[in-house]
Amino acid sequence: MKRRAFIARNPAFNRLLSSVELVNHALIGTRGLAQTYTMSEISPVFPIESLPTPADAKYRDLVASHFGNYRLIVDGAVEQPAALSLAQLHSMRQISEITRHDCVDGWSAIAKWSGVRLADVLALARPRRDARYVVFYCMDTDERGTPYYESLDCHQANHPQVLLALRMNGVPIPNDYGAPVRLRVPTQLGYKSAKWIERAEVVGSFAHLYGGDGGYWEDQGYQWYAGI
Ligand SMILES: Nc1nc2c(c(=O)[nH]1)N[C@H]1C(S)=C(S)[C@@H](COP(=O)(O)O)O[C@H]1N2
Ligand SMILES: [Mo]
Repeated sequence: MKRRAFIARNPAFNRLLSSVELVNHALIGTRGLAQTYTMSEISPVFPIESLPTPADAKYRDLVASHFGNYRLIVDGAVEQPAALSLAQLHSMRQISEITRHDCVDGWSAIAKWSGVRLADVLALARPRRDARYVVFYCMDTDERGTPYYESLDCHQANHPQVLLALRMNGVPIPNDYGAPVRLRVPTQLGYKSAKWIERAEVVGSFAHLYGGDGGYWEDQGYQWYAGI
C-alpha cells in the first residue's frame, strides 16, 4: 500500500497514466462493455486485497442480524430519497455477470456477480437536474480512521454492467468480500468496486468531501477515471 502511494505521487508516472487514460476515455469511454467470461473461467481463488473487513459494533450488529437491519441509503440531489432493505434490493430485477476485476497492483480475478443495476436504483430515487456524481460511502476505515469511499459520474453510474452486487459466485457476498452490498464496476480498475457500501449520495460536486479527489485512492494520487 505504501509503495502504491509512492508510485502514484511520481509525476512522470502520473503524466503517463493521464495520457493513457485520456486516450482510453476518448476511444472507449464508458459506453463500451467490459468482457464477460464463462463459468469455467471463474477464478478458484479471489484475493482479498482491501482494507480490513469492518469489525466495529455497527458491522457486528449487521452481521448478527443477517443484515436484516441493513439499509442502503440513497440520498442527496434526488427527488425521492430511499433507505432500501436487502429484501427490497432482492425484489428488484437481478442481473448476473461474470467479469474480471483488475487491481491496479497487477492481479486480476474473475467472479460471477449478481445484484441490481445501479441505474435501476438511481431511477427509483430520481436524480435532480443538478446531479453529476454518485458518491459511495463504505463501512471500513484505514488505520488512521479514514473511511473508504468512491464516486462515479452519472454517466458511468448508469452503465449497464455497473451493479450493486448482492451475490458472488452464487452465494450472498461473503463478509470479507464486501457484504452485504458491493459496487461492481468492471469497466474500471478495482479500486472503483467499493465494498461494504452503506450510502450512495447523489451530488453536484465531490470537491468538499475528504481529500476532494472523489475516492480513497484518488485522494492519494490515483486517477479518478480508472478506465481499463
Ligand atoms: N470499502 C472498500 N472497498 C474497496 C477497497 C477497500 O479497501 N475498501 N479496496 C479496493 C481495491 S484497491 C481492490 S483491488 C478491491 C479488492 O477487493 P477484494 O478484496 O474483494 O479482492 O476492492 C476495492 N474496494
Ligand atoms: Mo486494488
